[in-house]
Amino acid sequence: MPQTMPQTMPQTVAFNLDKYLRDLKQEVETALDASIAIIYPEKIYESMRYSLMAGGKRLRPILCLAACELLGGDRAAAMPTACAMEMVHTMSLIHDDLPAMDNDDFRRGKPTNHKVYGDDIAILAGDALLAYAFEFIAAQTKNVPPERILKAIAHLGHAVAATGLVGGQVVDLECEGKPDVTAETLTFIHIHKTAALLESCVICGALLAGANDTDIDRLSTYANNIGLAFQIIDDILDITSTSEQLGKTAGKDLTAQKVTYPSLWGIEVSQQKAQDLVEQAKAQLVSYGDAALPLMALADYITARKN
Ligand code: GRG
Repeated sequence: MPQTMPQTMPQTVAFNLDKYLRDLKQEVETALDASIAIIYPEKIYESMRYSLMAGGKRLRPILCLAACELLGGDRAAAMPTACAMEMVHTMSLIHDDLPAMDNDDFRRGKPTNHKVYGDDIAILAGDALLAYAFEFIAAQTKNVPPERILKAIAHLGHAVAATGLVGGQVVDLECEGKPDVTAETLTFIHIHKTAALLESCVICGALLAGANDTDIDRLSTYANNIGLAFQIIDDILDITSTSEQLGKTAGKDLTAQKVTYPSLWGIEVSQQKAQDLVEQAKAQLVSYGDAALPLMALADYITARKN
């Protein structure tokens, strides 16, 4: 008798992350391109578009869309918030690159905003993108109950204010030139400077889809873990990659003798800690089944990425 295949094969659902990232990145690029027209006074809109449309991985909007879809939400419902996340991220990069902060000449493979438009316009482009991000969520989100939109706006405000990005950046600036920064302080900086916005992307996407408290708890742990892992990998790439690969000046942390995760723990231990954080992040999503495949794959991408 011929050997027959068992009726129930173990199911392994393949998820094509490359295609997922490519498709969503394209959708986000199209929505971002449509979000800002160049009108009078042209210079400020050109400066905003220069940085917003300069490329980048678009990881934050993609996380926002993926979290909304995880809970059965419509991708279109989260697109304005996803775009707003990229506007906030872009403004934080513009301000971070200013001479008064990190003083960087290159970002996303191009001269930084202030190198092209001057410090004054770069500051204003950042301010304008930040304000427009909130307007964009409020005015452009369709077919979502207003109380969910309100919760998302409040969450994003908390993530970028002194309670989030700004607070993290202040402690980072205070630590400049200090050789005795502890792992605890470093973690404070990165939870606020890097993880807070990634968390807000995930949570706002989930809120728009009607997340409950359990969803929020799980997704918040997921996002903070991948946020910290993201920064650990960022610190490693600063050492191991070239400026061409990163699209920004590589090796800056070493030159500035900045305390980073690899300077405290070494590259191998840092890599392992990032991997552990990603595994803990993914464990939060198990109960969602196959619906969580995109967010699971995105967590793996955090440690696998090369730029
Ligand atoms: C938010 C009001 C407000 C002010 C900004 C300057 C500042 C306060 C905060 C600094 C935030 C910052 C630059 C954090 C670093 C985050 C980080 C690791 C950025 C790199 O992100 P990628 O690799 O970049 O996702 P791409 O270019 O791919 O988008």
